[in-house]
Amino acid sequence: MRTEDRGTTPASAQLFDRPGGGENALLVQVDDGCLIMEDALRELRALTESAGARVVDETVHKRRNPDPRYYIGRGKVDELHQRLDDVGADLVIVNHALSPAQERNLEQALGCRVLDRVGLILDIFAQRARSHEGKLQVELAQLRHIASRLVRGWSHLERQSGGIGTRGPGETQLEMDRRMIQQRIKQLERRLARVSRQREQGRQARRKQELPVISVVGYTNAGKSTLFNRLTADGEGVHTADQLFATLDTTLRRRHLPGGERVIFSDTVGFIRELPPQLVAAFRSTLEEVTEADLLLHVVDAADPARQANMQEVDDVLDDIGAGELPVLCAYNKIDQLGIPARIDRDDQGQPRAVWLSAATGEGLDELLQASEELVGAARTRGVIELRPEQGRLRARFYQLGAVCGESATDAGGYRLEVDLPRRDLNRLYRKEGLDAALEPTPMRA
Ligand SMILES: Nc1nc2c(ncn2[C@@H]2O[C@H](COP(=O)(O)OP(=O)(O)OP(=O)(O)O)[C@@H](O)[C@H]2O)c(=O)[nH]1
Ligand SMILES: [Mg+2]
Repeated sequence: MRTEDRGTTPASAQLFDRPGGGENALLVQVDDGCLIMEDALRELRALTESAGARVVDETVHKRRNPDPRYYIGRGKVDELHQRLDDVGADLVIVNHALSPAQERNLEQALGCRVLDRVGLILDIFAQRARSHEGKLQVELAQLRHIASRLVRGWSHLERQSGGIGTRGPGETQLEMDRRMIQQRIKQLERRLARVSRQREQGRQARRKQELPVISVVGYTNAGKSTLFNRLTADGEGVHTADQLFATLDTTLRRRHLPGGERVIFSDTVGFIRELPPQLVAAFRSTLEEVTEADLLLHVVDAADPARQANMQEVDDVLDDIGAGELPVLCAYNKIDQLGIPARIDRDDQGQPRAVWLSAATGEGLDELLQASEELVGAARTRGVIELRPEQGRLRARFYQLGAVCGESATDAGGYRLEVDLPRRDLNRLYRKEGLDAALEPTPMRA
């Protein structure tokens, strides 16, 4: 379906209307042998429903390599076309990242709106954004997504029709040419930079209070907000829901640990497989808060069959945003569904590594607080740390903290320090002074 060129559009652009979007979705999953299909489909269903659409049908298509023109095979396209009518679907959701051309070709061939995984996640974010910063971030991500799709020219989308993938700035912005989109992107980037500076001031104020920060991270729907509310029950609750990306904004709240120590817990946006890079970029300042934490509380839905894969995704995103080296305590959540008791898992050094709990029933909460206390509280840790000769400044820091109980020289001309200090202080040194994990204190011989 072609329309005539518009005045504001570069003459080179070939324009055509996108079909309107509906809410009755046919899901398409390609099986390239990398994912467990059942898990992938379950997540795609949850994403679709979280976006407010109804799943009317789903199909798995076995294919090693994507077709350059349609992503799925030509034969499958014809089959889908027929099926759309049969099941009454008016929207096709493909659980992969499509190139702009593939998305366009599919829409033309199928005569209905096609949304890929990135577009779907962006749509959910657009619906959820509440805070000023969140809205700016989502708009920026959407515009970047659109800009990449504008290369060969897309005309306006239907502004009247609602539906998945049609919310947010896309509808009207698409009428502008790329230059105007670029201008808007620049403007958003400037505003976000301003908001992020304010946020940085808040962070500095917190740092002055010297309260340890425990950042709750994890895959979306793992139960982060439920746990956060349990931990900080005095205040107003954070929204929790059985939907993906219920939380977009970061919330901070104080509480006491059993030893009397005050800490700040923070709840934030969840991660997901193939988190669109535009979103990671746009949410960088939100995500960066995580890198400032003293401890990451990695909440895992222990009852989810895709638990391992989800944990790996979270670790990858943490690496990506520069939080890969922070101390982590795993919170294996939803043990009520597994029917197993609460417990703390410890490593060879006796340090807590994981806690099994249920945020819903509250079981294991005491264990979690206990483990947090050991990791960020005043609990002391003892060991031997070896520093290289050029790390004299770090050696001085240990002395300033009154943490050194003995010192000798290493063969390499460096320092071997016997240290005894609160875990929290050691964590801070790791973070601020760039100590690497290899310097974990080794227990001293008695
Ligand atoms: N059975 C059970 N359900 C839980 C538990 N903790 C959380 N849930 C449920 O899991 C769903 C997701 O919980 P949230 O706390 O919103 O999860 P989240 O990790 O904050 O998710 P997003 O903010 O969407 O990324 C909700 O339906 C909760 O009721 C638990 O310990 N047991
Ligand atoms: Mg949440």
